[in-house]
Amino acid sequence: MSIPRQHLNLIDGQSRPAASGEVIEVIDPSDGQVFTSIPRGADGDIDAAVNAAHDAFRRVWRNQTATDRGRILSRLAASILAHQDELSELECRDTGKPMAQARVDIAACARYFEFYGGAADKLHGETIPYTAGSTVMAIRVPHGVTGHIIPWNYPAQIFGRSVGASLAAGNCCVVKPAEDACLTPLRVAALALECGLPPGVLNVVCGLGREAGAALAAHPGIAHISFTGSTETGATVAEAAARRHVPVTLELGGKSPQIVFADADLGQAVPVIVNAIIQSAGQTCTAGSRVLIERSIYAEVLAQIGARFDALRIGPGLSDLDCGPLVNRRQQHKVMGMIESAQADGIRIAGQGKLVAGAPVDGCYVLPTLFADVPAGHAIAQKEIFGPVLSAFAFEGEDEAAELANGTDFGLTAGVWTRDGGRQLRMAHAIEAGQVFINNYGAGGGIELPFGGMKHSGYGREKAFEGLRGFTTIKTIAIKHG
Ligand code: TXE
Repeated sequence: MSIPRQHLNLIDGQSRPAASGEVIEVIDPSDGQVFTSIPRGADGDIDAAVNAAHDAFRRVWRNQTATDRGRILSRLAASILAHQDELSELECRDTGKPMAQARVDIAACARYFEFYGGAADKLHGETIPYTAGSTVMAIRVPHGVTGHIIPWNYPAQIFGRSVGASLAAGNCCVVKPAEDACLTPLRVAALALECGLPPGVLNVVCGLGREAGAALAAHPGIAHISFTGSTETGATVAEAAARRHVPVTLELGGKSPQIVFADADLGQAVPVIVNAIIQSAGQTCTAGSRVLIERSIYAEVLAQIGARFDALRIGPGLSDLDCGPLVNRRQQHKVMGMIESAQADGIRIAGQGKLVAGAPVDGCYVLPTLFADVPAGHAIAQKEIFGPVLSAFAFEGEDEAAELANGTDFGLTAGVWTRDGGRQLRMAHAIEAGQVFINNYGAGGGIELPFGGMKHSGYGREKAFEGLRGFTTIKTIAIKHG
């Protein structure tokens, strides 16, 4: 597939360069080569997009029936699937993820629009018993224009989950994708126009976080912000929103544990545990980056996971191996630095993948690495590495498992592997996380499942009906009729 050398913003239904005319070169992390460019949007471009969104909200979108909104989103879902090959290749080149994983992401993006297209006219308010001779309705209304700041690890999926829910709820959107991965959000937004989404309802402005992102977070015309990214930038965005008293949904990553008890079905657990850390080269908010193993089976499980790590093959996204490169040089250096510091501290490597022969020397590759017997307070046990690095720990009994699982600042997801039904529920209640998976782990995107964090993993919920509700506010109408 030939990819255009230049991409443009989408504002008010038109493809436009940045007002400044500046561009950002886009590098394929599989080979380190520039293959296209995106506009370096800033304040003026964000302002134009927010104005277009307000205009579209007033003129068209808020007057559409929920059923009609849903139909457009359902058409978009079908169109995304019809363009799955093209979109998967864009995602693969932009992020470095293997083609098979990119295809799953594009299917999940379509599923978000399908889910929220179907849900649009099923979002109801309530009536409330009140004083005699009165009727009270609590109706759900959209916020107006919502801002979406999207990271680079799952651009298509996170675009689908946040924009799909917001449009279904009746908002108009301004999206600022990550500078490292704008291509699928731009393309899906263009497909939305072809599917009948009125111009201005969905706008995409590319640019740097500190320029276009900061301008969006601080714009007075934005009524709600959804942000996925780092804890630090999340706090900056929330501060900007707080100054304008605007609600924010923050999804800030995690340090998710996989907890393996001695009675677990290891044949089922081990492949899922490995996949949960190498998927998207570990650049997944829900990456299972810690494996907690009951002491009596620690050596056996470690050996099984280690053998799988040793067999992993790493290479270019288009070669569709087990693991691709990291998204950029900065992330590669960050993750390699953490691996080197763990080695320097004497932490043992119990398994490591291999780079395939002939992989481009300028690719941003990091070998998937399993560390054994990791001290619970070490940086690799506590910090979100955001690379294919798994730390293993031994525990004795449920209490210690829960203590270790909860012993980080994060609380996004967790996996529990045991056949004991009582223990499944005790652990599910004991773990501080927004999602707990028992004998499975986050397959297929979990579009239907409420998702979000506790502690430093953020607040607010996305996905499912809960995500749709978050893109509305309640208006109470109290009528005294006698
Ligand atoms: O994130 P940033 P970065 C974590 C992960 C990773 C680390 C750094 O640990 O190693 O964050 O990644 C935009 N105002 N996650 O630096 O800065 C930016 O343009 C407004 C976890 O890439 O948070 C991009 O669109 N916006 C995570 C988005 O914020 C700003 C996914 C995310 O970038 C901004 C990604 C500003 N001042 C990283 N500065 C997850 N939860 O899955 C940047 N941005």
